[in-house]
Amino acid sequence: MLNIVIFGAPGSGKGTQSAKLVEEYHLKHLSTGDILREEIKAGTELGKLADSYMSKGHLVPDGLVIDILDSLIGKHANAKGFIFDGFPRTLAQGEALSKMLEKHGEDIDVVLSLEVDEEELIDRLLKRGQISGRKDDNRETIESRLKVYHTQTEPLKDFYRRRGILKNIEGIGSIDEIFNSIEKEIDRIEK
Ligand code: B4P
Repeated sequence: MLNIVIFGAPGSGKGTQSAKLVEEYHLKHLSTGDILREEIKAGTELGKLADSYMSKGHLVPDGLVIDILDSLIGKHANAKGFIFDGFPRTLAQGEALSKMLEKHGEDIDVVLSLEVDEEELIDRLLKRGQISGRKDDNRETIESRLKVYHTQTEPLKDFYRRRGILKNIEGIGSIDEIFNSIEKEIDRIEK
């Protein structure tokens, strides 16, 4: 299996690059953001709860997302590998992910951290908000998401750096240029 974590601040291009990774490597894409948005759309109890956090730019509680991921990994145990997009977002989720994969004799091969400055992130998300109407892409919620990213999610970089699997990727440039840098990192681990 090839297990990739695609990491970065909101708006760094995780969803965009994941779509290209799926096309190229045929891995199972698990985006906690997409999964939660589907629950909201379907009006489930989980969706209602998730919406109360997401609309404020806060993280959904660890227990909820960890349970969702655990069951999805089990369900797709025969996949060629996984792209974890937007998960983990806290140290507790990072520890849980390692344990979940361990149960299947697996581990994370690489954590690709898309590096984009704050000004560009805000610009991209405001633009997406205008086009897609995504409720959390407004200035106030974007600021809250960025704060949450720095306090709760960014510490994971050290967690993975210490394990020697963190790779920083320049996240500014054309989508294809960024994908080329990602491919180079993956080729290195596949060899
Ligand atoms: P996500 O859906 O993961 O949303 P995101 O991080 O804001 O955006 P993403 O990273 O996918 O967007 P992308 O950069 O691809 O999460 C939403 C919310 O769900 C969270 O705030 C949280 O509340 C909750 N949640 C999700 N996972 C959770 C977890 N594990 N634990 C707890 N809560 C969780 O794209 C951004 C824009 O940039 C796009 O419009 C794109 O077209 C553009 N773009 C991309 N690459 C570009 C480039 N190279 N140049 C110019 N524009 C580019």
